[in-house]
Amino acid sequence: MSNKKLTQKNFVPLKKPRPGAGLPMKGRDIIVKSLEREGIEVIFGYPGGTSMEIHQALTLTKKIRMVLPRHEQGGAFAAGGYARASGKVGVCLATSGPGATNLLTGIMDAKMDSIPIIAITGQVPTSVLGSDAFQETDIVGSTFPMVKHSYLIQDINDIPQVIHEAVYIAKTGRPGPVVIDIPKNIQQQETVPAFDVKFDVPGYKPNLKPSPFQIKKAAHMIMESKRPIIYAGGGIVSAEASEELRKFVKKTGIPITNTVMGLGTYPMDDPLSLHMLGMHGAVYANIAINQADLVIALGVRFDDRVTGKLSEFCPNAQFIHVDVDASEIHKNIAVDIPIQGDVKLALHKMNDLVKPKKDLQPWIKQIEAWKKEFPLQYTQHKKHIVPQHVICEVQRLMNEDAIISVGVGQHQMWAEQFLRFKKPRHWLSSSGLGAMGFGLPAAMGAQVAFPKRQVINIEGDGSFLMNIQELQTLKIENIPVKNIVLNNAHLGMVAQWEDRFYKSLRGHTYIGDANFAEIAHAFGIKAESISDPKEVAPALKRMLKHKGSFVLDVKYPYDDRSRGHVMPMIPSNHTYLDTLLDEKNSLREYWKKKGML
Ligand SMILES: Cc1ncc(C[n+]2csc(CCOP(=O)(O)OP(=O)(O)O)c2C)c(N)n1
Repeated sequence: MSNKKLTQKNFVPLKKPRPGAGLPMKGRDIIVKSLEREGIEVIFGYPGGTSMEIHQALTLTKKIRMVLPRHEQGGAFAAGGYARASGKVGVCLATSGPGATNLLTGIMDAKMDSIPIIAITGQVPTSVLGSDAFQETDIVGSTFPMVKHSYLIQDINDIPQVIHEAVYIAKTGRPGPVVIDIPKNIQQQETVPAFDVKFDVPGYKPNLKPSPFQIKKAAHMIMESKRPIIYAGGGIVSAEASEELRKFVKKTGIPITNTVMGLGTYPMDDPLSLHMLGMHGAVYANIAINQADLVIALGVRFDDRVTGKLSEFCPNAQFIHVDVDASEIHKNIAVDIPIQGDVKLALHKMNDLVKPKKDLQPWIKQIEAWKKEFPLQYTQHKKHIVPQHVICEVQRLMNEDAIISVGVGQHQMWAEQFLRFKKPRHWLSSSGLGAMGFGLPAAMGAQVAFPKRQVINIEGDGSFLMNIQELQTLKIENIPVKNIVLNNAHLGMVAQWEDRFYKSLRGHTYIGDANFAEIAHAFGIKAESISDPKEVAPALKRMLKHKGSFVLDVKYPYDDRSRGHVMPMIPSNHTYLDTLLDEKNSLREYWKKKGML
């Protein structure tokens, strides 16, 4: 609260003043108070000219932890990681111009994966808005296609209402990012604030209730099907519907495959789990969904990495699609039973209607045979470290409640293939946007949400380099994230595509060998470099035992043959029959040789 004498110039009277409403406050303090009232506990913010007022106000609150990332992109990803792990709204803060533009990748990541974050940006004073003032960027305009909603506050009295609306909009319906842009003079003005605000936006009333009629039809279709499969995604996580999903699988006995966003919504060690489907998914998951007669799609969006060639996806199946976002239904696939509404409510209702399916035995037996025939596997090597082995060892040694974060590339796909999640919100991956640089800051955000749990970031060297400055944040803020850098001196995933589709011509995919342990030491972080396969388990154990943050630099050679590639692989816009199984064989050729096609 300001002691400064109010002047005519900077005092803005409340729109509807109430006698005895309270003392005048500065805009910056109203922002912080409003965030406190919404239950915001942490902000990842980087200061600058047009946001330093808010930082000044933040130094006075004990209710909100301020974490200073070393790059605004790190702050935006950290807010996303916090939100993904905790289910709460993540908040990041940046100054106008370059600070704000540095947030964009994190905002888009939240949009693509439906993550509730609020990005607050300082803006140039309203008197110079639109004049190309120093560090002016139209951030509302720039983020227009990336957000669920956005605000440019032009009246100090709107602050509590806008912050209340932003939090509500970010986390309800289909979650997503909201931007609030606040000019500096609004932060400096004073008014007597009115905090008692109500959500009243006539244009935003997400319908959560699924149609009972559609649910009935769906239950009937499920009971009639002979080869059903559940295809469950991030919508299950957002709706906190994992328990209902488990009940549904248990009651019906229908097998389930997950998208990358849905990993952990159903225990992956259960025999009915077919693990992940899609481009680098399990062969058995892709065969099963494509040979199913009914696909029960729950909180998914028929992404191209899942469907491959759309026109040939699941040629003999009927579709039930449950999604809270009406615009997702019939977007990529025309479905037979659309159910718009909350997937938790829908599953709850379906669980009352469905019965154990006694006719599934032949289908389950067939799936078990595919599981045996096409297991996810890798080849060990005596002399050098194999990255999949590192991931399996992490799985073996980590705590049950550990949270895993990843970058983007081969290491991400191997983590998806070989980790076995049992619960949701244990897995952080930039899935829709596929943004390198996500792993470390997202892990940082998750660790801030859960300071006592193990948070392990598995990144490729290219991905780790993209937000490596956040090592300093880990050190200074005592955030004990454990980092494993799968260091092959290459942009491995792009090199894999070069090997497969461009005759191994390297188009700037060799990035050189760096010693990440030495870099970590320079930040004051404990670290080791290993390259001997015998060192994997002992080094992981030392890392996990260490109380603070840690960097384990795992050096291994990039291998341009199948065994160094993420396999299986369905080339883009192809079908499951085109799955590359190894150097020479596709599934189509393999089945042809066996006389099955
Ligand atoms: C910001 C960004 N730039 C470029 C890409 C394209 N891309 C996808 S994977 C990849 C290579 C990743 O290399 P690395 O992090 O070392 O992991 P690896 O594949 O070797 O496991 C690149 C460049 C991307 N996904 N994100």
